[in-house]
Amino acid sequence: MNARGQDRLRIGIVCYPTTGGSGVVATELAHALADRGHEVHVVSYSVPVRLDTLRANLRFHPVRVPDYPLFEYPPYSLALAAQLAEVICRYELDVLHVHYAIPHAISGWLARRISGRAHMPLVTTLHGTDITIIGKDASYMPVTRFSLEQSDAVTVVSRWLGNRVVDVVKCECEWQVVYNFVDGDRYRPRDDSEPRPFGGDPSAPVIMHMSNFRPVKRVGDVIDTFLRVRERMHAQLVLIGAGPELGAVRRQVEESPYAGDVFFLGPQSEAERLLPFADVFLMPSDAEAFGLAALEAMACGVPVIGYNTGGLVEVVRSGIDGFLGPVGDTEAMAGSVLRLFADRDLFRRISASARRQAVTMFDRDDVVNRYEAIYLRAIADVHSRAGNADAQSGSGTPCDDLVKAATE
Ligand code: GMT
Repeated sequence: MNARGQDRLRIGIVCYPTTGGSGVVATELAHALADRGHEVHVVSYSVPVRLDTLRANLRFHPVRVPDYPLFEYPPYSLALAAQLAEVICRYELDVLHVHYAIPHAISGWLARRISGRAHMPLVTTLHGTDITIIGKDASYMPVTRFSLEQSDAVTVVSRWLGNRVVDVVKCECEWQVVYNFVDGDRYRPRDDSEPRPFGGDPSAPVIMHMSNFRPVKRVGDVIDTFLRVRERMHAQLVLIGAGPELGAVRRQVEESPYAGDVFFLGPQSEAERLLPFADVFLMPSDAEAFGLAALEAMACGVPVIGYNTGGLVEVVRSGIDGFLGPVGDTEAMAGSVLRLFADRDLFRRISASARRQAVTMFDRDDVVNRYEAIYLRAIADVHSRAGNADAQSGSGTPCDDLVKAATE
């Protein structure tokens, strides 16, 4: 229950709008919370890829970053804080939930200070690279540590990531694991009557990969694995997404004799229409905090093959939902693909348990219940710390001024 004694919460959600996993999770969460009747306000620099804005209780608020010749780097963090402070005040948010620490957590903290609503809880969800790659850079670490310590709840998408928070950021904050989720009604095994949405020989099995083509994804290992398989049998490779490694990957494909069997589809917003057409999904990342694309593939009944590292081992049970081997061992990955393609019983078993694991362990409603409980706990905690009268002060001078300034 919120400070107004209502069960329906007013929730602010901050995320990146791109096709990356953190934005997808935040957007799906926003939809699910709105389905439950909460009033949800999504704040980002553009409309998130999967956000349906045509709903009364789900609003999008763009962050406008003013440019000025002095700024070599326009200060997005400040523009976000200002926009958030206005949303906090205007809609009297009960809770602010930021996805991806940098810079969202510190902007959320700043917005709370600016708005004067010191008792509105700040919930931060860490997604991976905000801790493991960019977060460990000395330029960001003190800010990240501070903003996590100032959050009323910190959630991580895997136990592995939680342990990294302690090791890397040395943060004295408690974290709790809330795994990512998948909508098993949308992500489901293919209906064999449907034609493949990409070309190619429909009799050849399909190896698929989907990512942002950053170095951590090791897309070169996907190509290497495919070529090892292709030397031994007819197969096709479908690549979804784009990013810094795309040029190198294209060259690797073009220099091989099998370029005609590789399909580059680019970024796609409806992954659920493509993943069911995979026979195996490759995720050979160096370290994935969770591996949302792997979970989405599993929900479609697609076995996942990757490396025994990071949070992926909490999603994919090796030998049950797919196969995980040592980092860099593309021959082992190719061996697992060939085994699955050769043994239909093994394939059916793994495919069925991948689907089961995805829709039972990572069920959308269970995860949304967890987030709701975290919001309510954080609201109750701040209220009991502050005393109810104080905590209810939704408006006050900073808020009045902010809303007035924004409407002028
Ligand atoms: O993989 C990325 O670089 C994107 C990043 C993001 O913020 O979208 O993905 C991270 O968050 C996803 C959603 O929680 C996780 O499924 C990914 O495992 C995680 N990526 C890494 O840890 C590399």
